[in-house]
Amino acid sequence: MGRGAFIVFEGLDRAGKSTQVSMLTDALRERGVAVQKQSFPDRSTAIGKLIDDYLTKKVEFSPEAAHLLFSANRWECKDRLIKSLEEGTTLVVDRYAASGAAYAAANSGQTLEWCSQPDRGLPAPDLVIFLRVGEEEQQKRANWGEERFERVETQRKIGKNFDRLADSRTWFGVDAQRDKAAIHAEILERVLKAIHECADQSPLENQE
Ligand code: Z5A
Ligand code: MG
Repeated sequence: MGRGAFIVFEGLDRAGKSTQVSMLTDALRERGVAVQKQSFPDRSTAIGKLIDDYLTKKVEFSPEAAHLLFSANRWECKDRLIKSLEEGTTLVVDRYAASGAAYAAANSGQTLEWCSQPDRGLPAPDLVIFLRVGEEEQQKRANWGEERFERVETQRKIGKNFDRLADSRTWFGVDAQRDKAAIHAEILERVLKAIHECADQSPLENQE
């Protein structure tokens, strides 16, 4: 048996990532694929609890310190993620290093290059599903505006950063303004292909 595929969902706030992560995980499980769901930030760890307090504005950190916490939160999960992949489990991950760099660069004024550095050396995704959503649609969706970065200007900067981070080899853009089932069907087809390819060959790469 080959390794599992490392699938990451990225996109702006309210793009529908968590919805699609759940739909995909359920569909893969129904097909008998060994699969695990993981979210970043992982708010269940000690570092994750600090991040949760930061996002809900209970504590303040400088943007750079917050960014290093988000990255540390991925590093503390690294061994567990690699172990699962090597055992043949596919990981469906809700936000990862690209969110880290895109949000931190928009929020801190540091370059995208500076903000990408802390995640270098982590396992790299085999496939990044990027959910595209427009401003109007974002704001129509539930609970908009409650967390720290949910302002139109900030979201525009983050969107530009995602465009700069997207690499044509591993990123798959999806129009996320359609109904949930249509989006899911397109993603499932692409992910099944990625799982097949990973089981066949390709060693896990490191984040650059
Ligand atoms: N952050 C960071 O700064 N650095 C990092 O390294 C990382 C994250 C990893 C919390 O992330 C914050 O952390 C986030 C980035 C920053 N910024 N803020 N603020 P999070 O991932 O925990 O955020 P969240 O609370 O899960 O929200 P989200 O990701 O923005 O939402 P989503 O997962 O993309 O959307 P959803 O929860 O699936 O859907 C939102 C609503 O829309 C919900 O009511 C759905 O039923 C509805 N929905 C979903 N799909 C559709 C469609 N197709 N049509 C209509 N309605 C839909
Ligand atoms: Mg979410």
